[in-house]
Amino acid sequence: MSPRVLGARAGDVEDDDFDDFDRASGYSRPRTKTRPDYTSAVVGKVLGVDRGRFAVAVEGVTVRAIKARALGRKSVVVGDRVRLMGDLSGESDTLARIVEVLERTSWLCRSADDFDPEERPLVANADQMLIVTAAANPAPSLGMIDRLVIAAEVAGVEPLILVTKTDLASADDLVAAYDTLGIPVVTTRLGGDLTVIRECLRGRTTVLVGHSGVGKSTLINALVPGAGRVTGDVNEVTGKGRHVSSSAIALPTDDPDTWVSDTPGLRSFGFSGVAPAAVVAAFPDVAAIAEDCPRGCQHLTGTLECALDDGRLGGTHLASLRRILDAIDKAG
Ligand SMILES: Nc1nc2c(ncn2[C@@H]2O[C@H](COP(=O)(O)OP(=O)(O)OP(=O)(O)O)[C@@H](O)[C@H]2O)c(=O)[nH]1
Ligand SMILES: [Mg+2]
Ligand SMILES: [Zn+2]
Repeated sequence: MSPRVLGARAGDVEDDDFDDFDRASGYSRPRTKTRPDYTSAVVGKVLGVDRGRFAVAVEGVTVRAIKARALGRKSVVVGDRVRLMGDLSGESDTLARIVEVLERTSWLCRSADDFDPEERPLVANADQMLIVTAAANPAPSLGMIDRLVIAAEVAGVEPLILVTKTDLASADDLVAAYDTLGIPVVTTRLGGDLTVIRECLRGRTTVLVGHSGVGKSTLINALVPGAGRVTGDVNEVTGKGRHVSSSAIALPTDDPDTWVSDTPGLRSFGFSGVAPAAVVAAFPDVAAIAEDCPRGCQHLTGTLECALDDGRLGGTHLASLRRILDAIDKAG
């Protein structure tokens, strides 16, 4: 509910609400239960967030904005469609206000670990998750890939795996492993042809996620001329990325229906409140096998007659899924 002056006419709400925003604390005005009419406010898309300031694309202009106090603790994240009021010129030193977050078509979030109930949002309204992993440097992690596939299932976003750095090592094993699970895989190499990946992204809103150093920003720079994302090498001693990108950003492409978002490298991807059924459902071929499980099977290690143990699922993958299933069982 938003603050409003008693007796104000509907048309007064905008200015009144603006005055109220920066008012020193300790002064509160009477409120009515009437919801302010924001339908006239302009809709934009959140491109980035930096210390409470949002960059919002509104009709081709990038506007700086802050959250209206009326939004309270409601989060505003990259990809959100929001209603804006105030100065929409986009000129420097101007600030608009985000007065409403429109309903999200998807919501991708993680927690630090499976025991942490705090949601850490990544992006809103993506319809595809590009799970980026390197063939080598850093070495691929099946556990992370599997967790991201599951997160995509939970968020209602389609997963697509991208193996980068195929100039350094073969991606054949990874491609084969996920192909048999029904998850599509594409590959890239430094300076390689991007036709296939462009096709996969066309007309969609895609979020790139993965460990640090796998080449998310490098790919964004290749796909979006002028994106200017900073990239960094992989530490030779630890074999890990340097966490170069520090916040998520949504970027338009030359096609108005195609958007890509770069995100900071993930250290971990925790689940909070994810059910075993979602873990299995995320992989079409695993879901098919699990149909032969006893009713109510939780697919945990040592479960009698769990069909995941009948040999159809490769050992490496079974081990990875079991680690996740056992972990969420312990956390839940
Ligand atoms: N050999 C090779 N190197 C690549 C490839 N793609 C990216 N790199 C290099 O990998 C390093 C890390 O790339 P980034 O794009 O910064 O990785 P990132 O995923 O954005 O990392 P964070 O922002 O830290 O999450 C850079 O030195 C890139 O030049 C590739 O296909 N082959
Ligand atoms: Mg990056
Ligand atoms: Zn089972």
